[in-house]
Amino acid sequence: AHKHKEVASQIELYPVKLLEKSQYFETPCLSLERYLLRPDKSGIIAEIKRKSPSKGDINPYVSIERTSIGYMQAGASAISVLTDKNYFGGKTEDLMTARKYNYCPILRKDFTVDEYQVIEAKSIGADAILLIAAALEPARLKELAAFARTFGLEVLLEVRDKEELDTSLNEHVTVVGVNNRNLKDFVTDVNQSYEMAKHIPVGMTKISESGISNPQTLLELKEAGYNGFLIGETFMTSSRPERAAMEFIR
Ligand code: IGP
Repeated sequence: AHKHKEVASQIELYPVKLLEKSQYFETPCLSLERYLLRPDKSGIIAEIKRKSPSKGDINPYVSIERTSIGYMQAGASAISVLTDKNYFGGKTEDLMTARKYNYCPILRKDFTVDEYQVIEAKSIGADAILLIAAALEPARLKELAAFARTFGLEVLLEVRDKEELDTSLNEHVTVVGVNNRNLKDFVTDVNQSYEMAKHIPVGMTKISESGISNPQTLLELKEAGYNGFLIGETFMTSSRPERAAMEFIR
């Protein structure tokens, strides 16, 4: 209910009619999937998050401009931005800033639960959105995925286990992320990705999310068949996240 209030207040501020005037509706989305598969890139989706429900403040005053440019220079394949204010201390302007300075795909990593957020994502220049199996009924998830595709937005489907994967996968999804973080207790365990690797259908682009803290783990995940690696805290806990990314990737 709280979440809906927040969205409703945004509608008052920016009616859909206004959002639709954004220049980005004239611009095609970049394919997250295609960038992840580029051999000259690391496969890393480098995340910008100021705070999180599990950690509290991580890097509240981070420079989005410097960090996003630095991530790209370090060899990230894409950037992930949290624009949610309540849980992650972000704002839509954060993604707009990253968009302004970078040509790579940008994932808006908010918990997407309604159409307004999808339109908003496109209006601020995102290329992909996140749909979390644990947060949406499969039929509703499919509806939102189809809606996102009408704007050319790619959908990252986030799952924890085989059951979520089997019930939530649909034809609008080409990228599947396994979250190593248990959203109930926030504990991360990369073994979740190793276990899930065999269940994700061949041909899907596979991402391992959360708790990746060293390059060795990334290599092992790659060997297990993962194409993408979503890394937040390992970079963001540094006062200069882009430098942490450079050291990680080189
Ligand atoms: C990044 P980490 O442990 O590297 O900071 O995790 C990312 O996976 C995490 O932020 C995340 C997330 C989410 C954030 C995973 N799923 C859903 C918001 C919403």
